[in-house]
Amino acid sequence: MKIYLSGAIRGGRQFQKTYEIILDFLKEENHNVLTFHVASKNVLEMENSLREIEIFTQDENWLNECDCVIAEVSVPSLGVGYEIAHALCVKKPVLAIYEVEVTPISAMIAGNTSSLIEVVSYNSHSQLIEVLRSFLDRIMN
Ligand code: 6IA
Repeated sequence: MKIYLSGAIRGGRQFQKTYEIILDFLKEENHNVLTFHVASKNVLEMENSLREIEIFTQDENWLNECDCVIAEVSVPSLGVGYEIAHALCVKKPVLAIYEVEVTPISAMIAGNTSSLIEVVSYNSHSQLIEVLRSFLDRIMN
């Protein structure tokens, strides 16, 4: 499947290692992750190579063409919130996941009533993988 991985960039890179774990798992399962740069250690340094309008246009095209969105929402991010809203508008299934210890996530995500979004917390590496696996199993079947 074509997967749009969404995670904070300018919002803060505290969860970069988690994005990497998610990306590695999705690649191992042979999915095509359109936004692999989200997990890159150097994404902020690489940012100057693209103009903001190019980033926006490319990401919007990817959101329109993906099969689903996996958003790690532990770090509040305007971009991630925007991407979730866009994905729901174009009827894509969204998994929003967050580390259970983080301060309460936005009510616009936690309280979202769309049938297309699942909001799930995890408290360990193995639980994170389990949550990803069960979401993917559900939307592929
Ligand atoms: O507001 P934030 O920067 O935290 O928003 C993060 C979200 O916006 C991510 O899920 C990305 O999909 C998207 N995003 C933000 N900056 C970029 C970006 N910069 N490239 C692609 N998507 C982005 C340039 C990086 C580069 C490797 C040239």
